Amino acid sequence: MYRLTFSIAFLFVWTLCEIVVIEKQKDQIFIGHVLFEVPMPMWSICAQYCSRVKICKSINFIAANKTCQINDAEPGESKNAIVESIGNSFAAASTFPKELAGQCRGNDCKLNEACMPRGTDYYCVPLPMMLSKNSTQLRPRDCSDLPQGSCSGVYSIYPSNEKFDVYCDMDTAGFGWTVFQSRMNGTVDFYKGWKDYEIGFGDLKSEFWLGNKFINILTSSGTYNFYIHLEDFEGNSRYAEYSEFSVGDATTKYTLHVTGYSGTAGDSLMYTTYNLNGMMFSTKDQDNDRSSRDCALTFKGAWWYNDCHYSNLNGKYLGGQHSSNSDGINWGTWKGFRYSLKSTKMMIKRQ
Ligand SMILES: [Ca+2]
Repeated sequence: MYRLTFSIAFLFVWTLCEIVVIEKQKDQIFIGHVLFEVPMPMWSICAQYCSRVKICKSINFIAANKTCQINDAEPGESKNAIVESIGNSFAAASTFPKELAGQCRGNDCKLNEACMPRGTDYYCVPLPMMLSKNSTQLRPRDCSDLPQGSCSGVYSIYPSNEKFDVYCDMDTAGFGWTVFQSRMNGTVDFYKGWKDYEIGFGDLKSEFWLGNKFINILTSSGTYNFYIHLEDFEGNSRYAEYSEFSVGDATTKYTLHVTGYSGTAGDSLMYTTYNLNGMMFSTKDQDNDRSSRDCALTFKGAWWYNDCHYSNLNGKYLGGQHSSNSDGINWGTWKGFRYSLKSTKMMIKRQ
């Protein structure tokens, strides 16, 4: 039996010039969750460092070689992962007072960064770890948190404790874009109902809609830029970029917030009376638009229809020129309403 002793230690926090109390468990360490180690002169400095690193959930301090171990978990139910280790100590980040972080309290450094106080402000520096070995244990909030140099592909992300897979695009418009819509060949049917658009459908490696639920989770965890990439069948491409983008939760019917257009395709999201900003999402089985018509039914899509649209990127895959009106993958300000685009990509990146 090992002793379950607690000791109260006093730590002088220089940045705030006040004394805070933090707890540690003596002669014990928590095993199996060490993300990385850094040399530190004493355990209280290790605790303070942990309070400035978002992924740090607990620490071990190895006294003999003055090493601070950063863990990505707390013991929780797995008390058997706490083992006796004479002379060393363990502390859970959840027990640290918020003042411990100093100026870094509430900072927005990325998961793979540490916050460093500077004067009355702070700055973010990359964590001192070998990415090849430890990066798989990191929990990126979105594609922009992945290590620089990561390739385009499917990755697991962890915004606000939920884990799901997304496609990360590192090629179309620079590093770090999380894709939530992709059309490229018409193999996936996009004329679907509310539930499908809520939870997503398709294949992340080809054509898909990520899901309104997940777009909401992502865009409520930060401020996002929005990039729409469009291609026609003649080899031309255009883009529309928006400085802010978010989608509300289910109670708002996934209301769109978008602003700040720039680009080469023209602004077909906020086009005069067809402005989609502030509109609720509509599908063929749920009419939330501002039209006496049922826009999703009329134009064979699912979108933040107003009365009704100047863009219809979830419309039918009609493969170029079409005789029907406004029911293809249309972007009015570039190709009008009788040309269905070859490929589209809608993606977001944390500011
Ligand atoms: Ca209607």
